Amino acid sequence: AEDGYDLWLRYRPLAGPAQADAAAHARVIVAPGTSPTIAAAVAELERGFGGMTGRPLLRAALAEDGAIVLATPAQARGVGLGSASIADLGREGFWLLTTTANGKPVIAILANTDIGLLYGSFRLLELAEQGVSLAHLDVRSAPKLQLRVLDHWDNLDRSVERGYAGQSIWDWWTLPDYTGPRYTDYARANASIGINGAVLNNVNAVKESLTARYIAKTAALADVFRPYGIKVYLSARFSAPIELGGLKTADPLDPAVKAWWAAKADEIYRAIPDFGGFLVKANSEGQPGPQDYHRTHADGANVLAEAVRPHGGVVMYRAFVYSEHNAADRARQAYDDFKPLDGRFADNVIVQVKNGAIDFQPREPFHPLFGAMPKTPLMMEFQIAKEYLGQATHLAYLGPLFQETLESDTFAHGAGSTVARVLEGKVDRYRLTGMAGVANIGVDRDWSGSTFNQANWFAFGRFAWDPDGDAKTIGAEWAQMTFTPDPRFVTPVVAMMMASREAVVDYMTPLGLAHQMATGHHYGPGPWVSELARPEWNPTYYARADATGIGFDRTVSGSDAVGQYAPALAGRLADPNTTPERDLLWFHHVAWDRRMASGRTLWDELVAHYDRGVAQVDAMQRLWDALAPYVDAERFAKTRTFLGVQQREAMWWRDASIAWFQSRNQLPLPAGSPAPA
Ligand code: GCW
Repeated sequence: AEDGYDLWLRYRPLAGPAQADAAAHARVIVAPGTSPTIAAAVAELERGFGGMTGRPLLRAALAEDGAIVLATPAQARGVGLGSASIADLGREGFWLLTTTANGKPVIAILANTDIGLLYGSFRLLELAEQGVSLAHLDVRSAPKLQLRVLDHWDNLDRSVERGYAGQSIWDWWTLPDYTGPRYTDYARANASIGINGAVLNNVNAVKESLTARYIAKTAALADVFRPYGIKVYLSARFSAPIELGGLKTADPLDPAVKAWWAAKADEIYRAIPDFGGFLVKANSEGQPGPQDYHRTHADGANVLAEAVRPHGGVVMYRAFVYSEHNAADRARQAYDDFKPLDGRFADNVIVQVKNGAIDFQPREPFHPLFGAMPKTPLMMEFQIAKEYLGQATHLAYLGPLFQETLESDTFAHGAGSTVARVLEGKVDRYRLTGMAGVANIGVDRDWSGSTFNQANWFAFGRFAWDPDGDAKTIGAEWAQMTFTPDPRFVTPVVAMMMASREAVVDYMTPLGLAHQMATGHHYGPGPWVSELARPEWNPTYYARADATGIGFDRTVSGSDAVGQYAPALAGRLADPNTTPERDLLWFHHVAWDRRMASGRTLWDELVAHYDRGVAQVDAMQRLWDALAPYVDAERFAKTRTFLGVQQREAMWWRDASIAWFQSRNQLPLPAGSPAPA
């Protein structure tokens, strides 16, 4: 049965002509390398082409007709390939080329390292799965970011913070002894999309992760992942020197604290020589941190950075900080705390910034720190897990969200200073680059809680490889591999995916609204909630709806968070008339009767968006029903059921939100709205 376990690496038999094409080009494997990484690449090619063509692949020492040849430049001549110039592909890039070797037609996979050859092997398999002919390949590809990392918010008891796909896949009880096939399958899936790091434990970290017992368990996972080019990282609890080390303080400038971290790093690297480093959440949501000792975040990051530097490790230090002391506008705090520290971080620190200044909402303007830290490398943190977008059940393809953020122009050094270019280190020269995604993975058979949530894991990998990527192309590749390359399926399903995230924005938080979710679990509407102790946890804090208007004034008359953007952009965002309507209520408190571009009043426009969101989900249901002939029964039925849940809940969101805002403004529903009066 199709339970989704195989993700996009299904390798089912190809349709007639595609199968003949693949069979002709994938008869034999020639791979002079002998590393575990080459073994993994060969095993994958055997499994993949074996499945797709129905014929086992043979091994050969020399190129022959229909060979797939895996070679580094040093190996190329020996297997009959000419010399290849691929220095520009770096350590992880690859070149797929249909060519000849020893006069025989072959597909060459060329790369400077074995990891590059593995990535190239996966890409070749993906092209075949997508139904692309292998007759004229010429694909050169290299990642634009160095650190392409999944952040697991997995606790040691196997619960997953904001996880909606079952328990953690890390079975800490049976580690380090038992490392079952699921860990390898996890590594295969990640390597197939170029992910090269995994932070195993929750950023809300506990001290136990750094004990000898857990270091041994982490080392066992690192051993499984290593052939696939994946490094392990750990979230570090800032107060561990006290809790594990028995010290009186965790003050980052205290010599005993420095020595403790250095010794801890040495201990970890003895077990895991290629350990990636630490991820740190400090002084945020009650976590300990350097500010407890009146030190800065730079001091906090640097003590850990010093500890891992001799081993080549890095520290990913999160800028997701907010506290009750800065409640006037939570959106301001990261910038206020970090901007003055630019240039004060050690050279192996990279600051990890969420895509927006609040928290993984269905839509947020890009975080004002991007472009504002010329001397400090910044990496992106996206959330794949959809904490605020309907979690496992609602279908929301995040490709458009990722792309929208990445192509946003920071205007840091004039027009064209996009967030993607900031991350790539092209706006300011960054020595470290990266992107992290909060994983949506658990022990569910389909890994991600729903088939379509798998697309978000896939899209994250693709965007981490190339932040200038295209969500629609990526969505199509995923759909082709996950279901079928048949365009009668792919074209409509990609259209559905591309519209799905905007539908969520429309029925949850249109026109720049944010954080209207019910408190705690963040599932379902709660715009009326106002009684929580910390003001910035209340939905009413964000929408600020009253009798006259709605929205959060972030201009000079309000919190002036607008002033955190580059002047060219800030000038536009300061004026509601030049602010994109999709972000209007994020930046401005405006009157209910304000005229919108459509000619409608703001209130009527708001209601129209809620209605549009519901209508879009209706359309998704109809579209999916028509695709039954192309999908296996099990995955079809699960998606269909979930769309039913989403349809019901989109109406719940619309009706609850409209009713609440009506209780503020006393306005009637616009004529023709299908929402219940
Ligand atoms: O969005 C909030 C989540 C918390 C999470 C926090 C963070 C790990 O609701 O569950 O804690 O963000 O990113 O640190």
